[in-house]
Amino acid sequence: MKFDDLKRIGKIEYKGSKNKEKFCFKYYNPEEVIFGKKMKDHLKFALSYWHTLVAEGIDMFGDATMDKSFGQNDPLEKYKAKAEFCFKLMDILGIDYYCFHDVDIAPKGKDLKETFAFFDQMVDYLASLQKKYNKKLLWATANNFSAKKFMVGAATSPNADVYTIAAAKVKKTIDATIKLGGSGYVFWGGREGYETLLNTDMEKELDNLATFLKLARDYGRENGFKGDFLIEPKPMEPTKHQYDFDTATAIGFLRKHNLLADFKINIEANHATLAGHTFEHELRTAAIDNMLGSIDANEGDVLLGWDTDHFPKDVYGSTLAMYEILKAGGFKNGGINFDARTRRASNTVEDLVLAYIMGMDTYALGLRKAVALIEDGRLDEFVKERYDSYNHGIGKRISEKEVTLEELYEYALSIEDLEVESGRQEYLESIINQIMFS
Ligand code: XLS
Ligand code: CA
Ligand code: CA
Repeated sequence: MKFDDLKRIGKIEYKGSKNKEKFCFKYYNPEEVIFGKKMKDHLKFALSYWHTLVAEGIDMFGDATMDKSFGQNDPLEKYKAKAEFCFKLMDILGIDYYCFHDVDIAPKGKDLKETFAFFDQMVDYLASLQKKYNKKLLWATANNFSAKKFMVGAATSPNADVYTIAAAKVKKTIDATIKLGGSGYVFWGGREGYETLLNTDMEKELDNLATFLKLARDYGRENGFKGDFLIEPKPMEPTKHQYDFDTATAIGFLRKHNLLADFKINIEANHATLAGHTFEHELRTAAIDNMLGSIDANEGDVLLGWDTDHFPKDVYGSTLAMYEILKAGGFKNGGINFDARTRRASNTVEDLVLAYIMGMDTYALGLRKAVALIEDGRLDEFVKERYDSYNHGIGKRISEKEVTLEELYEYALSIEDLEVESGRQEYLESIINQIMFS
């Protein structure tokens, strides 16, 4: 991949849904005001550093298909070239935010000290690029799952030395987040789980994990971090029993350990489906507890049961997701991170740009359709009426928590005619179709 390829493609503009050119947005018009805000402020798109600048198409059967050295051999120069490519790419796409893991942005040193020294240099470099291109950090995270030392966990490792290394990496990454003005700090527990109880003290691991999160929270707050700490749930992969299985599990854990005030959830579309939920279920679960922080937009393949991180193309999915997000009041510190990669055979700069265009258009169209659904009002109206029995009589007393079990007992005995209303699912689905295709 080459810098010049980006220059050749040039700035991606909005040209409307009738246009057939390759390199333009059909639905994403960043400055257009819709539902009270510019599209770019509703969507707050972010680029994922790891997929975009690091992953080279390696899979378990095959070698790299994408060259992301940008013509550099010296390790530090290579990472600087990645960073420049990153900002240039954000610039041509009009993406304002980016997200990274500590290991994505800087080369590995001979030991932790040297690794941190490289990291510091690259954080300064990113700070200068942020200024030059007027871009922001959405969130950062420490990769405490890839290295061999994390093979049985980081904050839940049975080995206390490993725990300290994980903590040191989190400290450095929080420092970087603060320095770069990031509005989020993510914990994805890549190895925080277990394979078999035969070798696992689950209670100890969960307790250590809570301590770890508290230490990070306290350190961040003491050092001026005002953004959200975020848990990113994911089930089953890579460990069989991931502790942050889904949104409800993560919220329950945060609640138990008194961490709700400082944490929110970063919900990844593909992780939701792996947990056996729809994306919108996860979004709603977070929203009702005021815990919806940010999202990772991607999708899996319906025929494959693992995390394939495809760029999102399913407009039904993005519409229902944006519907939940708008109804929850939109993003504050969060945004839409494309935790997505091009397929191994889509290995050119053009493919990368086209993938982001598709992803951004998918969410832009989803936003437009979600607004149309809200403005149409039939879904809201239906749900409101469906629960109307809680607005008066015994229902109102239940809602207002004024009843006793005995009172409900007496009331139940007095019921003569009982008619439960239809759920009308097919009718409601037809409304979605009508809005989608008009
Ligand atoms: C992996 C996760 C990961 C997090 C950040 O499945 O999605 O990429 O977003 O560590
Ligand atoms: Ca993922
Ligand atoms: Ca993710």
